[in-house]
Amino acid sequence: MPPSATTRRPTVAVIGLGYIGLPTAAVLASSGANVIGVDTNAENVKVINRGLVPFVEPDMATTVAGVVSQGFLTATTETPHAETYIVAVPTPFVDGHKPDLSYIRDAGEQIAPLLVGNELVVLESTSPPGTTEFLAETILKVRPDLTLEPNAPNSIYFAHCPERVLPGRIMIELRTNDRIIGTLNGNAGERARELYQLFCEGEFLMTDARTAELSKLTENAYRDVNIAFANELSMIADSLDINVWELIELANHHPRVNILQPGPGVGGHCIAVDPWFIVAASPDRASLIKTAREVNDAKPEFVIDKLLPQARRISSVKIAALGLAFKPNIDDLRESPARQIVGRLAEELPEAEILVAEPNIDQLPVELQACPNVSLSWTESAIEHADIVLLLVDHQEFTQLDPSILAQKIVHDTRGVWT
Ligand code: SAJ
Repeated sequence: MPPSATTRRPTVAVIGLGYIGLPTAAVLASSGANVIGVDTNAENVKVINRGLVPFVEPDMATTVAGVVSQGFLTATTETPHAETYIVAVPTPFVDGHKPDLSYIRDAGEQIAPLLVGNELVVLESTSPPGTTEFLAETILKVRPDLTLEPNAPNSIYFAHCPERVLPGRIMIELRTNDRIIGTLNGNAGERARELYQLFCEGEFLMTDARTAELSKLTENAYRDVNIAFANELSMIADSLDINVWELIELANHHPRVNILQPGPGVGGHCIAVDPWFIVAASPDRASLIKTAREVNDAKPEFVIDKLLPQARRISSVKIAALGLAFKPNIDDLRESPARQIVGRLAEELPEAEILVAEPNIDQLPVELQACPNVSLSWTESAIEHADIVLLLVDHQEFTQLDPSILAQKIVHDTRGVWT
């Protein structure tokens, strides 16, 4: 609940103004906090300070514009002092699918010199078990004069509060999802709950930091395993000449069966990444989780292998590739299987013309700009000129198309929109 006119607005620094940090900063600022957003990307900082947004997320632009104009959210490249820090930096993986905690270390090293005692540091980034402890250790290494022992004048408090919002619904889910809060020391969890209660109407589930870390990874691994089941089924059904969409629809009539939807692969910076952190944490035990990752990672190749022989039979073939984002109705291309497929097709078919329709972007990513046989096109025009139509993302613009536009075309529908 936002504080009343007489209540003091807490000062919060949100480190990392990406897909999670920026909407969280904006919602906090609109719910009673003074928020300073910190990012290393000076261009994005400028954009935000003008009240604009550097990426598309439904309803976020209005909130950001409002809180920036009221002075409740400012962005900067310099980490300031604050009572509370929320760390929302990337946690990618490096070679061998091992977690890369360097952004978290950098954030810790920037925060450490500013601390005076009694600050709360909340780690939001999706993290392998033990990362909240790692952040605390990083800070204490720089500042051995501080302590994790609670209730001393030089105590610093740490909690993990993993984000669980769905891209495309972030502004709603930030307010409505339940939140897991894991305490590392003292009353850090209680303090974090108090802050998040400013905007979150969901239930607060209190635990320790390591369980909170693994619970977030578990949620995404659960979804990955279920999508892998659907993707494996799609490849089995194809080999048996069975329509997988009908198959799943029939099976889902069973009261205890709820199979997800197959697609061209699993993208985004969450589900395609997080399960590897479980594999890295327990390599001998995580066999199902690892296999699911491998099944989903193999799906783009399957799509390419189905299309190539047909494309090679047509001279100067034109392919309309519909969608580049990793999922519908957003502009996020991170780890997108569609983007991977288009890149590989461009390489495999140098004589082909690949017309990419992606209504949520206005220029191709750099690696595709470098392909002379790939260009960005309007949807209808791409389809009209194409021999083969490859649907990769079920954006609203595509699902609303009149299917008669596809007559005479070879159609590869990886999302089951027209089948
Ligand atoms: N996908 C399928 N078939 C499906 C569902 C999804 O192929 O039936 C694909 C999508 O096309 C996409 C990928 O999976 O490429 C992931 O999409 P998603 O919508 O399942 O999930 P994300 O990555 O957008 O968000 C997930 C969410 N986690 C869960 O649902 C357990 C979200 O709640 C998390 O906050 C987010 O990861 C995160 O940041 O970790």
